[in-house]
Amino acid sequence: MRKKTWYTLGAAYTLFAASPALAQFHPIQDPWTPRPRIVKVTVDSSGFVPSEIHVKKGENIRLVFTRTVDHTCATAVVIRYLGLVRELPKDEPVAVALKAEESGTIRYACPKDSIGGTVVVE
Ligand SMILES: [Cu+2]
Repeated sequence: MRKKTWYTLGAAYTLFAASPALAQFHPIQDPWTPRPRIVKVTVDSSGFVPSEIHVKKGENIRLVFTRTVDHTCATAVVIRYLGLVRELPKDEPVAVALKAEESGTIRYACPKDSIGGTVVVE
């Protein structure tokens, strides 16, 4: 095969390999489904900011956590509602999809649950 073909195949494979990561941020969906609302949450020296987020029942949310400080116990985020733990590498946004089917509260917190915040579903 010609060199150009190999480059194309290489590029296609790279896209294919990266697709789960890309899908986190750009899910393929039909144009009638509203895009999830992005809610940015920063982990800084004061904790999770904001520490309270209001969403509507059934609303598609994408929480994007970014840790911006070295000294914090929140080097990961735990969301028990989703049964999920995600590492939070410094300055790297980490997206978590969330759809709350019932009204109530959903906690997001550090692994020891000493700092965190609440998603209020209404
Ligand atoms: Cu903690």
